[in-house]
Amino acid sequence: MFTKQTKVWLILTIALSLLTLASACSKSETPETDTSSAPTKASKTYSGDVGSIAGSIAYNGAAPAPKKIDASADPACGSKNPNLTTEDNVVKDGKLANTFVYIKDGAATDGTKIGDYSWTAPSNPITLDQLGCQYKPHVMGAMVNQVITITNSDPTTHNIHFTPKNNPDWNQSQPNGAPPMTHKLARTEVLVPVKCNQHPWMKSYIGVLRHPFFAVSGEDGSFTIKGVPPGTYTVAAWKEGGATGTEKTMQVTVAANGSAKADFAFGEAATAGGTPGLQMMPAIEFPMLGKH
Ligand SMILES: [Cu+2]
Repeated sequence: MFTKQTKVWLILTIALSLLTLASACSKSETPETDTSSAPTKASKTYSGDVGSIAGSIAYNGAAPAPKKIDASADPACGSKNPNLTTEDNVVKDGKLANTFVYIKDGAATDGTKIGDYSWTAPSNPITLDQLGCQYKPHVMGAMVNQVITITNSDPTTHNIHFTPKNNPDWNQSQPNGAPPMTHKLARTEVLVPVKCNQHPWMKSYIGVLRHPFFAVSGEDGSFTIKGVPPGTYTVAAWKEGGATGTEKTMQVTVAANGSAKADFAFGEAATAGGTPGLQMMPAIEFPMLGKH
Protein backbone atom coordinates (compact mmCIF):
# COMPACT_ATOMS: atom_id res chain seq x y z
CA MET A 1 0.00 0.00 0.00
CA PHE A 2 2.77 2.56 0.85
CA THR A 3 5.83 2.94 -1.28
CA LYS A 4 9.17 2.77 0.54
CA GLN A 5 9.59 6.57 0.13
CA THR A 6 6.15 7.31 1.63
CA LYS A 7 6.96 5.09 4.63
CA VAL A 8 10.19 7.02 5.30
CA TRP A 9 8.33 10.35 5.11
CA LEU A 10 5.61 9.06 7.41
CA ILE A 11 8.14 7.93 10.04
CA LEU A 12 10.02 11.25 9.82
CA THR A 13 6.78 13.24 10.21
CA ILE A 14 5.73 11.21 13.28
CA ALA A 15 9.20 11.59 14.84
CA LEU A 16 9.17 15.37 14.28
CA SER A 17 5.67 15.72 15.75
CA LEU A 18 6.73 13.80 18.88
CA LEU A 19 9.80 16.04 19.29
CA THR A 20 7.70 19.21 18.99
CA LEU A 21 5.23 17.85 21.53
CA ALA A 22 8.02 16.94 23.96
CA SER A 23 9.59 20.41 23.84
CA ALA A 24 6.19 22.07 24.28
CA CYS A 25 5.57 19.91 27.36
CA SER A 26 8.91 20.75 28.99
CA LYS A 27 8.25 24.47 28.44
CA SER A 28 4.92 24.33 30.20
CA GLU A 29 6.46 22.57 33.20
CA THR A 30 8.30 25.70 34.42
CA PRO A 31 7.43 25.73 38.13
CA GLU A 32 5.50 28.66 39.55
CA THR A 33 7.47 29.09 42.78
CA ASP A 34 6.30 32.58 43.65
CA THR A 35 2.82 32.19 45.04
CA SER A 36 2.63 35.79 46.20
CA SER A 37 -0.34 37.82 45.16
CA ALA A 38 2.06 40.46 43.85
CA PRO A 39 2.88 40.24 40.16
CA THR A 40 6.26 38.64 39.44
CA LYS A 41 8.86 41.31 38.78
CA ALA A 42 11.92 41.03 36.58
CA SER A 43 14.79 39.81 38.75
CA LYS A 44 16.96 42.90 38.91
CA THR A 45 19.72 42.81 41.48
CA TYR A 46 21.31 45.75 43.26
CA SER A 47 25.10 45.87 43.42
CA GLY A 48 26.18 49.43 44.22
CA ASP A 49 27.23 51.20 47.41
CA VAL A 50 24.92 50.81 50.37
CA GLY A 51 24.03 52.68 53.52
CA SER A 52 22.09 51.92 56.67
CA ILE A 53 19.13 53.02 58.73
CA ALA A 54 19.60 53.12 62.50
CA GLY A 55 17.61 54.44 65.39
CA SER A 56 16.14 53.97 68.78
CA ILE A 57 12.63 53.11 69.93
CA ALA A 58 11.48 55.09 72.95
CA TYR A 59 8.56 54.39 75.24
CA ASN A 60 7.13 57.62 76.63
CA GLY A 61 5.48 57.63 80.04
CA ALA A 62 5.14 54.74 82.45
CA ALA A 63 4.89 51.43 80.65
CA PRO A 64 2.39 48.87 81.95
CA ALA A 65 4.32 46.50 84.21
CA PRO A 66 4.71 42.95 82.90
CA LYS A 67 2.07 40.67 84.40
CA LYS A 68 2.88 37.38 86.05
CA ILE A 69 1.60 34.41 84.05
CA ASP A 70 -0.18 31.59 85.87
CA ALA A 71 1.46 28.54 84.33
CA SER A 72 0.16 26.09 86.92
CA ALA A 73 -1.73 24.14 84.23
CA ASP A 74 1.62 22.78 83.04
CA PRO A 75 4.12 22.16 85.88
CA ALA A 76 6.90 21.72 83.30
CA CYS A 77 6.61 25.43 82.42
CA GLY A 78 6.58 26.66 86.02
CA SER A 79 9.58 24.55 87.02
CA LYS A 80 11.69 25.72 84.10
CA ASN A 81 10.58 29.37 84.17
CA PRO A 82 9.09 30.25 87.59
CA ASN A 83 8.95 33.98 86.81
CA LEU A 84 7.00 33.81 83.58
CA THR A 85 5.68 37.29 82.68
CA THR A 86 3.92 38.92 79.73
CA GLU A 87 6.16 40.29 76.97
CA ASP A 88 3.97 42.85 75.19
CA ASN A 89 5.75 45.84 76.78
CA VAL A 90 9.43 45.12 77.37
CA VAL A 91 10.63 48.57 78.49
CA LYS A 92 13.92 49.43 80.15
CA ASP A 93 15.08 53.00 80.88
CA GLY A 94 12.39 54.36 78.56
CA LYS A 95 13.47 52.17 75.64
CA LEU A 96 11.23 49.60 73.97
CA ALA A 97 12.36 46.15 72.83
CA ASN A 98 10.65 43.83 70.31
CA THR A 99 9.65 46.56 67.85
CA PHE A 100 9.68 45.36 64.24
CA VAL A 101 11.26 48.05 62.05
CA TYR A 102 11.27 47.67 58.26
CA ILE A 103 11.32 49.44 54.91
CA LYS A 104 7.67 49.58 54.00
CA ASP A 105 7.97 51.41 50.70
CA GLY A 106 10.21 53.67 48.67
CA ALA A 107 12.75 53.59 45.89
CA ALA A 108 16.48 53.59 45.31
CA THR A 109 18.09 56.71 43.78
CA ASP A 110 17.53 55.43 40.23
CA GLY A 111 13.79 55.17 40.89
CA THR A 112 13.61 51.38 41.27
CA LYS A 113 11.17 50.42 44.00
CA ILE A 114 12.81 48.46 46.80
CA GLY A 115 10.43 45.53 46.26
CA ASP A 116 11.21 45.36 42.53
CA TYR A 117 14.78 44.20 43.13
CA SER A 118 15.47 40.53 43.67
CA TRP A 119 17.04 39.99 47.11
CA THR A 120 18.62 36.90 48.56
CA ALA A 121 17.71 35.85 52.08
CA PRO A 122 20.24 36.55 54.86
CA SER A 123 22.65 33.62 55.15
CA ASN A 124 22.22 33.13 58.90
CA PRO A 125 19.47 30.62 59.70
CA ILE A 126 16.50 31.84 61.67
CA THR A 127 15.21 29.79 64.52
CA LEU A 128 12.11 30.11 66.62
CA ASP A 129 12.75 28.29 69.89
CA GLN A 130 10.25 27.29 72.55
CA LEU A 131 12.14 27.82 75.79
CA GLY A 132 10.66 28.07 79.27
CA CYS A 133 7.23 28.11 77.62
CA GLN A 134 8.00 31.33 75.76
CA TYR A 135 9.01 31.92 72.16
CA LYS A 136 12.58 33.03 71.57
CA PRO A 137 12.70 35.47 69.92
CA HIS A 138 9.38 37.10 70.68
CA VAL A 139 9.44 39.13 67.42
CA MET A 140 11.49 38.39 64.32
CA GLY A 141 11.67 38.96 60.58
CA ALA A 142 11.93 36.51 57.72
CA MET A 143 12.15 36.80 53.98
CA VAL A 144 9.52 35.26 51.75
CA ASN A 145 10.26 31.51 51.50
CA GLN A 146 13.14 31.69 53.99
CA VAL A 147 13.36 28.53 56.09
CA ILE A 148 12.26 29.03 59.69
CA THR A 149 13.51 26.30 62.01
CA ILE A 150 11.29 25.58 65.01
CA THR A 151 12.81 23.90 68.05
CA ASN A 152 11.39 22.70 71.37
CA SER A 153 13.84 23.13 74.27
CA ASP A 154 11.24 22.35 76.91
CA PRO A 155 10.35 19.12 78.78
CA THR A 156 6.76 19.44 77.57
CA THR A 157 4.71 19.32 74.36
CA HIS A 158 4.12 22.55 72.47
CA ASN A 159 1.66 23.06 69.65
CA ILE A 160 2.96 25.75 67.33
CA HIS A 161 0.22 27.49 65.40
CA PHE A 162 0.87 30.15 62.74
CA THR A 163 -2.32 32.20 62.29
CA PRO A 164 -1.62 34.40 59.21
CA LYS A 165 -3.99 36.36 57.02
CA ASN A 166 -2.07 36.19 53.70
CA ASN A 167 -0.44 32.76 54.20
CA PRO A 168 -1.97 29.36 54.98
CA ASP A 169 -2.75 28.42 58.57
CA TRP A 170 -0.11 26.00 59.97
CA ASN A 171 -0.65 24.01 63.14
CA GLN A 172 1.82 21.37 64.40
CA SER A 173 2.36 19.52 67.65
CA GLN A 174 5.99 19.21 68.79
CA PRO A 175 6.55 16.91 71.80
CA ASN A 176 9.53 17.09 74.14
CA GLY A 177 12.60 15.73 72.33
CA ALA A 178 11.01 15.89 68.88
CA PRO A 179 13.37 16.94 66.08
CA PRO A 180 13.29 20.53 64.80
CA MET A 181 10.56 21.36 62.30
CA THR A 182 10.78 23.79 59.42
CA HIS A 183 8.26 26.12 57.91
CA LYS A 184 8.22 28.77 55.16
CA LEU A 185 5.90 31.67 54.45
CA ALA A 186 5.42 32.31 50.75
CA ARG A 187 3.72 35.70 50.94
CA THR A 188 4.60 39.02 52.50
CA GLU A 189 2.82 39.70 55.76
CA VAL A 190 3.56 42.15 58.59
CA LEU A 191 3.23 40.39 60.91
CA VAL A 192 2.20 36.73 61.21
CA PRO A 193 0.98 35.93 64.73
CA VAL A 194 2.18 32.65 66.19
CA LYS A 195 0.58 30.99 69.19
CA CYS A 196 0.74 27.76 71.15
CA ASN A 197 -2.45 25.75 71.44
CA GLN A 198 -1.15 24.17 74.67
CA HIS A 199 -0.08 27.33 76.50
CA PRO A 200 -2.41 30.27 75.78
CA TRP A 201 0.09 32.94 76.94
CA MET A 202 2.71 31.93 74.34
CA LYS A 203 2.81 34.46 71.50
CA SER A 204 5.28 35.48 68.85
CA TYR A 205 5.21 37.58 65.68
CA ILE A 206 7.06 37.11 62.38
CA GLY A 207 7.31 39.90 59.80
CA VAL A 208 7.61 38.43 56.29
CA LEU A 209 9.07 40.61 53.56
CA ARG A 210 10.35 40.35 49.99
CA HIS A 211 13.58 42.17 50.96
CA PRO A 212 16.04 41.87 53.88
CA PHE A 213 15.60 45.41 55.21
CA PHE A 214 14.15 44.79 58.64
CA ALA A 215 15.34 44.66 62.24
CA VAL A 216 13.92 44.17 65.72
CA SER A 217 14.77 46.62 68.50
CA GLY A 218 16.93 45.17 71.26
CA GLU A 219 16.55 45.64 75.01
CA ASP A 220 18.23 49.05 74.70
CA GLY A 221 15.64 50.04 72.07
CA SER A 222 18.22 50.28 69.29
CA PHE A 223 18.08 48.78 65.82
CA THR A 224 20.16 48.90 62.63
CA ILE A 225 19.13 47.94 59.10
CA LYS A 226 22.22 47.41 56.98
CA GLY A 227 22.95 47.07 53.27
CA VAL A 228 20.31 49.56 52.10
CA PRO A 229 20.68 50.97 48.56
CA PRO A 230 20.83 54.80 48.53
CA GLY A 231 17.30 56.14 48.16
CA THR A 232 14.27 57.55 49.91
CA TYR A 233 12.11 55.21 51.93
CA THR A 234 9.15 54.96 54.24
CA VAL A 235 10.37 53.20 57.35
CA ALA A 236 7.76 51.66 59.63
CA ALA A 237 7.99 50.60 63.26
CA TRP A 238 5.44 48.11 64.55
CA LYS A 239 4.64 47.38 68.17
CA GLU A 240 2.32 44.63 69.35
CA GLY A 241 -0.76 45.35 71.44
CA GLY A 242 -4.51 45.22 70.99
CA ALA A 243 -5.96 43.27 68.10
CA THR A 244 -3.50 44.25 65.41
CA GLY A 245 -0.66 46.22 66.93
CA THR A 246 0.34 49.82 66.24
CA GLU A 247 2.47 51.01 63.37
CA LYS A 248 4.25 54.35 62.92
CA THR A 249 6.03 55.49 59.80
CA MET A 250 8.55 58.12 58.74
CA GLN A 251 10.43 59.09 55.62
CA VAL A 252 14.23 58.75 55.49
CA THR A 253 16.84 59.34 52.84
CA VAL A 254 19.79 56.96 52.80
CA ALA A 255 23.05 58.18 51.24
CA ALA A 256 25.71 55.86 49.82
CA ASN A 257 27.91 54.77 52.76
CA GLY A 258 25.77 56.93 55.03
CA SER A 259 23.48 56.15 57.95
CA ALA A 260 19.96 57.59 58.10
CA LYS A 261 18.43 58.14 61.53
CA ALA A 262 14.95 56.84 62.33
CA ASP A 263 13.91 57.29 65.96
CA PHE A 264 10.39 56.29 66.93
CA ALA A 265 8.38 56.55 70.11
CA PHE A 266 5.40 54.68 71.49
CA GLY A 267 3.47 55.05 74.71
CA GLU A 268 1.84 58.22 76.03
CA ALA A 269 1.78 61.28 73.74
CA ALA A 270 4.31 59.61 71.52
CA THR A 271 5.67 62.46 69.43
CA ALA A 272 8.98 60.76 68.80
CA GLY A 273 11.56 62.71 70.72
CA GLY A 274 10.93 66.06 69.04
CA THR A 275 11.56 64.88 65.49
CA PRO A 276 8.81 66.48 63.40
CA GLY A 277 7.20 64.70 60.50
CA LEU A 278 5.05 61.71 59.80
CA GLN A 279 5.53 60.29 63.28
CA MET A 280 2.93 62.76 64.50
CA MET A 281 0.30 61.18 62.33
CA PRO A 282 -2.06 58.72 64.03
CA ALA A 283 -0.89 55.15 64.14
CA ILE A 284 -1.81 53.07 61.13
CA GLU A 285 -3.75 49.99 62.07
CA PHE A 286 -3.57 46.43 60.74
CA PRO A 287 -4.01 44.74 58.39
CA MET A 288 -1.21 46.17 56.29
CA LEU A 289 -1.63 44.37 53.05
CA GLY A 290 0.62 46.68 51.08
CA LYS A 291 3.13 45.16 48.72
CA HIS A 292 6.70 45.34 49.92
CU1 LIG B 1 3.50 25.69 74.31
